[in-house]
Amino acid sequence: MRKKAPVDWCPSCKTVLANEQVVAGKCERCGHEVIQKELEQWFFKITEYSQKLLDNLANLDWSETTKTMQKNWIGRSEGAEVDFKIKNSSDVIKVYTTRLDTIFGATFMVLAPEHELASKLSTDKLSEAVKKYIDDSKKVSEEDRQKDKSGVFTGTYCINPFTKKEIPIWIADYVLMGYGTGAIMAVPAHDGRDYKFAKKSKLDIVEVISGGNIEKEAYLGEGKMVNSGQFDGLGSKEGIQKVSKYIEENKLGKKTVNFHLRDWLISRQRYWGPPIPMIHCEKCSSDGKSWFDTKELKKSSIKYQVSSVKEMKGWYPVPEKDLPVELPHLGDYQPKGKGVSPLATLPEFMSVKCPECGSLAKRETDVSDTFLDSSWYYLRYPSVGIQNSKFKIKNGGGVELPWNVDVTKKWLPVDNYIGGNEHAVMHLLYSRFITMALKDMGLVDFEEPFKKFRAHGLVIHEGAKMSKSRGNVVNPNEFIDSYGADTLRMYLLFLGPYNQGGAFSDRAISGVYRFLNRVWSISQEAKDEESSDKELEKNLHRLIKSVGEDLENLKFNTAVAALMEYLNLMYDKKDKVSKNILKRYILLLAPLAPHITEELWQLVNSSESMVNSEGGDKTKNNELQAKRTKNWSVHQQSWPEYDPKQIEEDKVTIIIQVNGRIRDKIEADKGISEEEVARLSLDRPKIKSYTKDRKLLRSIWIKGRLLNLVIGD
Ligand code: ANZ
Ligand code: ZN
Ligand code: ZN
Repeated sequence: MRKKAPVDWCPSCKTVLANEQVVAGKCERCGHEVIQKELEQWFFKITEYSQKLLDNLANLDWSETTKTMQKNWIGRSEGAEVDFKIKNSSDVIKVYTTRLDTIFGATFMVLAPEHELASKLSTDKLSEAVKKYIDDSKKVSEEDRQKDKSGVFTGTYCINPFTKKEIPIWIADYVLMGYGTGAIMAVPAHDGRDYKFAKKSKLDIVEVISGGNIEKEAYLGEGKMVNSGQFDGLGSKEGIQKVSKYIEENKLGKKTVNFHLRDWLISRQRYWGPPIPMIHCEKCSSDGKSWFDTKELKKSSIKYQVSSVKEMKGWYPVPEKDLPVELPHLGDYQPKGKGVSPLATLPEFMSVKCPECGSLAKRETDVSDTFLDSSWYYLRYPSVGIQNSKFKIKNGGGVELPWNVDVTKKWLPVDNYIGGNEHAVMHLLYSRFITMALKDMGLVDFEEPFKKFRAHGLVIHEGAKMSKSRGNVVNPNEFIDSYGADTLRMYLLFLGPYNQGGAFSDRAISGVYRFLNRVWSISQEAKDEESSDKELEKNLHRLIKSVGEDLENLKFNTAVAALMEYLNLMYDKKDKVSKNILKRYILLLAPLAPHITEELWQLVNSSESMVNSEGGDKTKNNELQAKRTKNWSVHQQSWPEYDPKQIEEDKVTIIIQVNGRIRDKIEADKGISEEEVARLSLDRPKIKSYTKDRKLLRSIWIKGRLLNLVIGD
């Protein structure tokens, strides 16, 4: 939708930005301070999905921190809208508040400078100052508006519907037009911003919630209502309910829910990006027509809201047969900072026929935010790969889409998605929204794109986050040249817990290199016959279990450590290592070191399949051949299974004490009884030396762990 709104503008990038791309008042791309501009732009109505974006989080297997960031960004707020009558006027001011329990303490009103009543209300005497204030505030960023509590009095009053007192109406830019109603009832005793403002402008401060010291500062907490007439004595929570009921019964307002999430501003005044496929026709505009009036739209199943019709007048989407609108070549593609894209310098790009009336019309020259592309790429990649010039793919029933429906059904939603947490309220939020919208349009059959998401940690190098801008990146090619890709890959996985990252050390990498070399050597010597070594077998089952679970939980570092430990065991029992053991070990190592394990897999299997397939029965040969080509790779094998029985600890070590002192240990079956342990221990020479000629009084038994023999003289 197109609408005029105060938007964030980066003077350095010379383009507007979305709310999410302004981080602490600065441009997310370049770090420059953003300023505020009032512009007409294209928006996507992500706010329609606020509740769903919030609700679905509960069922997503995502990193908790990422979910919390989204939750806070969406910012659901439950409150009420209340009407305040303006003195000597039929107009009312609607405010949004979450603290109805403080309404008796509302001693003044504040309108955002952009509020439609702001410029109307001021009395003649004051209007110059008000006008200046409104104009000046336009250039201040949202962030800065919160810092300095400046404002002007309009000269007009309204009535607090509860105290019936006249309270002054001010205009101040700490109230934002984009949230709630753009107007607040100020309760200086219980709101920090209102408190500062009241102190500065010498306005009344009346305590209505007990529990703080309002001489010193605003009391923000809950408490008992005071100075609140019939509501005195109620606690905050109950008070909010009661006041809310009173308001609805007396038609003074109603309960509402607000979200902090803003519509997604997708226009960019840059060259690089997909041109927004819209056309503006001056003639249709003056006839008051737009796409919303077309027969085609009325016939279609698309649900739409005619939201900002005024700004939509004369606008039509580029007809589908003309999509995509390709980015034309341009000599100078630097943004000029005039509030339009460099594409606006190309008359032949701009002039186009109106799809509705055929008159000469103008093509939109802004391009869309590249975050829009990344919010659905995962739909297209499995269908076509990353390099494909064909925009549309023919699907069953002649339906053309940018993706293949069958492939999409098979592969999506994404099972496991990994990325940086810096995308929590950008890419990860936008893609969820776009997927929900596509689902509602019937184009995909799921509404969440990523079932599982884990944020990875950062690789630290020379004491700082490894990044291009810091210039401390290592070139992976150097390490691949000297150690191979497997070593580098495994080293990175070994670096630290995946969600925490770790420090990259040029030296530590050789440890992993040595490990892989040792795997290589031992594989050359493996025996053909089955292993009968119990310890090797048992520990292998444990390894299968732990590596499997570790990979599932992205604990790659501990998986590598366990594989290293098992390799040591194999070296201890070198002559007992059989191919049967080794094959399973190679399978466990394969996801972590894909190249060397492929080679070793062929080696340990060579005597069976490759050699056996020579000569002999022809059909059998063909079968083997087929098997081999189908399932020849280590990466096509199933994960080895472990036997849960093998993993159980079946032997235990029992400590034997005599009169509370440890004297011996016994290896025994797990389920062994007290009597049996007593019998065995009394037979042992060590124990005998203490019990000889003495009387066993009693014994203390901790099952499976300890037997204390208490003996007398
Ligand atoms: C009276 C009041 C008394 C408030 C009090 C707070 C404490 P959240 O939770 O973020 O929704 N507010 C409402 N609209 C605003 C706007 N457009 N710009 C700036 N502030 C706005 O916050 C809701 C509270 O923020 C509202 O409740 C309102 O101040 C303020 F002791 O109303 B309150
Ligand atoms: Zn910038
Ligand atoms: Zn037209």
